[in-house]
This record gives sequence, C-alpha cells and structure tokens, in this order.
Amino acid sequence: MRTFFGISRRSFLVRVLTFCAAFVQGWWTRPGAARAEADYFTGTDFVGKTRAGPFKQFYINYWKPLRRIKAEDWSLAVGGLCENSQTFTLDQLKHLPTRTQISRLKCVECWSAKAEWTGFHFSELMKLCPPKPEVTGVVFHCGDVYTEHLSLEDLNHPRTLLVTEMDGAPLSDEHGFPLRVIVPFKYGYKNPKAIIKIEYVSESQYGTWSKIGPYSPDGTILPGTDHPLDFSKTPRRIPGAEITDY
Ligand SMILES: Nc1nc2c(c(=O)[nH]1)N[C@H]1C(S)=C(S)[C@@H](COP(=O)(O)O)O[C@H]1N2
Ligand SMILES: [Mo]
Repeated sequence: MRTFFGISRRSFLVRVLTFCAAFVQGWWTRPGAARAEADYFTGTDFVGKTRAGPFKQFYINYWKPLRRIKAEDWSLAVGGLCENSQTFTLDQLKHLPTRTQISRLKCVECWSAKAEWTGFHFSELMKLCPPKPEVTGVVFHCGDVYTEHLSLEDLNHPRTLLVTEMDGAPLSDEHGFPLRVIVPFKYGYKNPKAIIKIEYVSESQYGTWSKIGPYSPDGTILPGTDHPLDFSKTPRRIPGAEITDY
C-alpha cells in the first residue's frame, strides 16, 4: 500500500481534509477578527483609540485605554465649589428632562462625523447641585484620567448637552458610556467622554490635550478645512463655530 509519512493514502487524505475543514470553520467563527477587521480592543475589558472596522465612519479617541465602565458600578460625583456634593446613578440622570439633537463632532486632527445625541442640559444638573457664586466653570474627570474644563457660559449654551445616547442607543464604551459632553461649536477634545466626576471651579484650567499639544484651552472651532468621514473625507471649507452646512 502507498504510504505518506508512514500512514495510508486514504487516512492521509482524510487528515488533510479534516485539517482544511477545521481551518475554514475556525476562520469564519473567529469572533469578529480579521473578517470584520475588528479593532485591537474587541473582546477585551478595555477600549482605546481606534479607527478600524465600524469606527472607520466615526473614529474613536481615548487618551489612555479605558477599562470598560459597568452601569451598576458607576455613579457621577458632582462636587468642588458647591454647598452639597452629590452623587447620581445613571438611572437618576436618565429621569432628567431629555433633548435630542443632531450635530457634527469635529476633531482638530481634521476629521468630523455626525450623529444624533440625546441627553440633558447642564442647567438641570445645576438645579440639583447649585454652584457657589464664585464658580465660573467645571472640570470633567474621565475614566481614562482625561480631564477637560468648560466654562459655565459654554455649558449653558442651548446646543451643549450631557449625553447618554447616540443614534437612539445607549452610548457605546467607545463613544463614552455612560455619560459624555457634546459641545458642537468646540473641537472634539472639549467633548469629554466616560465622565466620572464633575468639579465646580472658579478658575479656568488646561485640559489633557491643551497641556500636551498646541491646542487652545478655549477650543472653539476655527475657520479652515474639514475632512468629513461621511463624505469620504472630501475637503470642505468651514467658517468656524458649529458646522451646520452638512
Ligand atoms: N475621556 C476622554 N474623552 C475624550 C477624549 C479622550 O481622550 N478621553 N478625546 C477627545 C477627542 S480629542 C475627540 S476628537 C473626541 C472623539 O470622540 P469619539 O471618540 O466619540 O469620536 O473625544 C474627546 N473626548
Ligand atoms: Mo480630537
């Protein structure tokens, strides 16, 4: 009988076929890998900066990998310069009057993307936890040790929202579950995600990116060129402030 590597031809063929079948099956059942071009963080306890797979249409920026936040372990601390520091559960925040708006998020790295955001206005939180008279703004502290400052004036702007939902679903970990800020007239870095603490302050502070890079602490969108991901990054001139033309 003909043998290959000391085994019969038939049994050799069976082994080769079994191996091929297992390989093909393994390929198709890999959890989102290769086929769906998953990002580095898929299937891990962390999320971080990614532009792969579904995030090609809306990039994800995280300063440091963030350990995914579980709703039941999370509460929002509101403190600093106020009479009574308080904490809120996600459920409590979801009972505040909500608003929904469509707005574009524009990063200083040039790209932008649009979504529908649902959340509450900062004035609702101020009613529950009033700041002291000397307060001029807040510092947001995030789960990835990111911080960002916004003035009370910017927070009380009608287009600024504290957001819990994106495109009709709870925020994903990537986009800042369970709570983020959306300030459409400021660059992305002024839109902190995965917020864990809100601190009332009386002096403006540099946020994480303004400390590291040449980014203004104010962060208002300047006139220039935008490369929207939903328009194949085709350059568009923008006049500055919120992008409302497309
Ligand atoms: N906690 C946290 N929030 C953050 C950042 C970050 O690094 N950490 N990056 C900011 C920047 S630079 C941008 S452009 C936007 C991007 O939002 P997205 O990841 O939902 O697209 O998030 C902002 N919020
Ligand atoms: Mo950004």
